[in-house]
Amino acid sequence: MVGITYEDFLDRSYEPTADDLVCRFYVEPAADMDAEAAASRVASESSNGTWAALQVEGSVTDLSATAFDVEPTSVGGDTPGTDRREGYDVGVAYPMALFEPGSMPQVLSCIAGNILGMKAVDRIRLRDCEWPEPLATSFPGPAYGSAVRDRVFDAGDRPITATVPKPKVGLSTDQHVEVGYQAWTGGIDLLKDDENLTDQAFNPFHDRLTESLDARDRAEEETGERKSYLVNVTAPGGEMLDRVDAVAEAGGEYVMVDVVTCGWAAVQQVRERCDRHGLAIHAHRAMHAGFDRLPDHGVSMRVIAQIARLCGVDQIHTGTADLGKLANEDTAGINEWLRSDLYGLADVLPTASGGLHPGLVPELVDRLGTQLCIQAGGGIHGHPDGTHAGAKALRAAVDAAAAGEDIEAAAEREPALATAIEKWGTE
Ligand code: CAP
Ligand code: MG
Repeated sequence: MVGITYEDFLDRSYEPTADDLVCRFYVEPAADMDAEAAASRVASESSNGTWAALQVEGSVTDLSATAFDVEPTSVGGDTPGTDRREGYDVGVAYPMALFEPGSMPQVLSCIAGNILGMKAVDRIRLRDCEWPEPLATSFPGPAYGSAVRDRVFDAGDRPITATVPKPKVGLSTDQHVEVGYQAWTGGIDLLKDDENLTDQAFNPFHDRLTESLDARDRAEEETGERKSYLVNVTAPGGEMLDRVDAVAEAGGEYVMVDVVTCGWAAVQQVRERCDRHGLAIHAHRAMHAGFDRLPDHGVSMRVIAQIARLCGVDQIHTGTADLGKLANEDTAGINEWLRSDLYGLADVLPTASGGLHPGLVPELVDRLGTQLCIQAGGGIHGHPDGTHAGAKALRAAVDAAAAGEDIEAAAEREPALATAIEKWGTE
């Protein structure tokens, strides 16, 4: 008989192998627990241990994780709404054999599962992962990644641009399509559905899809530029796959999926189905803040972005480097990870969105560079002269930033940009 106890999951002299998945956690032990005891419980519960010391008959494959690093650290206090908290940085190494290759739900049930609710810790956050090659390459990664820019558009080195009609929901199909047409002809590359617009009676999916793509064709003819549509296919199960097929049939290039609300198994299915048709995937991330907003608990956006890349999205929202309306976690660092080498898997094109307007573009490009999709909803449709002018203003701001030109100089040439700056300023 072999006894497996919590202590068996801690080894400070352990050196992770090249095939281990290494996870970095922020941990605050419960009041009655020291840091090492809490760390070993994290490794135990997320691999093959439980609260009781086990007596196991015969030999079992050793799939135990090892907590190998426990160092004091602190988080928070640097952004509004967060307190400075003291805890521990805990490194845990997981043997590759613990995982089912290519199954994101299974991986997450280990490393971001029960441990998030353990009484042994007051707070715990999965902050970062180092993915070993056999696990990373068991996933497809993006079909195109940032190469989608050149595949779909002829945008040179400038950021590509997107807009989401506002109000979010309520526009009829005709109204929605007209807003898209005005934005495309004003200079925007991508029309995007809002996350809570899918297939409602006031704007049914299939009508919106075909009519928007007709309008796209007209906008392409009028402008001589390539245009595309991020249509929201998010739906339960097989219906989502049917919508992917419909996009391909109608001549689309992209689908948009709300990746957290629909779940990673669904994203993996969509990736497979898109492959049949050569479609790219734009990932919206509504609900991510439920996991990543508080720096002392949950799962970081950095890890969510890693998961999305492995599952194979081509574009994902990663925030605005704090320039917009939403709280952001280290956008620049996440974008850098999305571009980093990962055993030959394609990169991901980040999308900056949420409260952006033309005047913020120079600072945004300064902080995040030009390998970007810049999305503005209110910052286009709220323009005093309407959507078309708002689109012209954003495009002029993006062209200027990409060319290293001053925004004020660009505003002298483009009155719509001057009006936008007058309304919203440049910060
Ligand atoms: C932006 C947006 C996006 C958010 C998502 C919205 O509209 O369409 O859903 O940007 O956040 O509804 O707020 P505005 P994130 O341009 O009008 O703000 O990109 O951080 O995931
Ligand atoms: Mg939205």
